[in-house]
Amino acid sequence: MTHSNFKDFESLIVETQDDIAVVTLNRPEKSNALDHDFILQLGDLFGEIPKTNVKVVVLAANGKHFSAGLDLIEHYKQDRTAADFMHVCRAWHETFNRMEYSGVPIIAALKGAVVGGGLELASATHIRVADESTYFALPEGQRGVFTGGGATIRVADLVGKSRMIDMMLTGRVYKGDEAVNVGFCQYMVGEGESLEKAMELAEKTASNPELSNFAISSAISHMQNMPAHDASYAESFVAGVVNTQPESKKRLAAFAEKRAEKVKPD
Ligand code: 1HE
Repeated sequence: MTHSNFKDFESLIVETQDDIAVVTLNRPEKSNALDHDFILQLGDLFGEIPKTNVKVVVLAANGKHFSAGLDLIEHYKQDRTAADFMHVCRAWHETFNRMEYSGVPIIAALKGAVVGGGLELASATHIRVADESTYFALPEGQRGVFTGGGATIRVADLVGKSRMIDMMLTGRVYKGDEAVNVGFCQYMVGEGESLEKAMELAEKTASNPELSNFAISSAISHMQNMPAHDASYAESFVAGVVNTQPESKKRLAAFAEKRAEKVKPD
């Protein structure tokens, strides 16, 4: 791996390998708890990435845990007003919206705790790979707080509002196959193997045309926010542009001439 030209971030390591960027959360001594500055750094980085030639991002973490969520110590010490915390939440939303909607696919390599705001961060990525050490929780009720980084939208979307309410009220934790089955993650691998699997998926994703990846990783999210009638209208525009791009024509010619790989069941 070679270091890229991205500026230095205190809590993030950014490395590039061809057109894949590996972004590593790097506050392991605090279980990658997200203080305000950490969120701003993520926001800066994900504002820059779409302007570069990075085609896919893998979001990984140093230490035992992907992320322990909101930095509770900072929040406690700062003794914020309601208005202060509303602005904190707006920064989280801005950062996570950049991630979900920028059109660059992000694949999360999860491990250990993916809790509270850490789950909000993971749910702003497009593919989540968990390993056997990974667990998902929303301990907000227990801590006397409420989600503020988009969980009411994204976590409810992944697993449904009833599960989310149960998790927040009772502290229920999901892991293993159950976590895959209810929708927290799309892949489950052996302990310590999530980064390797995420890289494998990133390489496959990077071999798609950029415009296709842009549409897949942003248009579906946008269309989910629209009434169905308008979403189908928008879908026809996106398909009009994507399905007639030169790269699509090349790939369709390869299929017509029996040079293209077939879809295989395994
Ligand atoms: C932290 C945080 C944190 C760990 N803020 N410092 N999130 C939570 O309620 C999760 C709170 N954390 C925990 O339950 C546990 O720390 C973990 C299960 C994540 C990890 O346990 P463990 O035994 O592996 O590590 P540890 O010894 O508890 O933590 C290592 C250090 O990280 C320790 O610091 P130290 O200086 O004492 O060594 C911990 O204090 C620190 N640490 N988690 C600050 N969250 C936009 S609203 C979002 C709302 C939420 O996210 S609510 C959920 C918050």
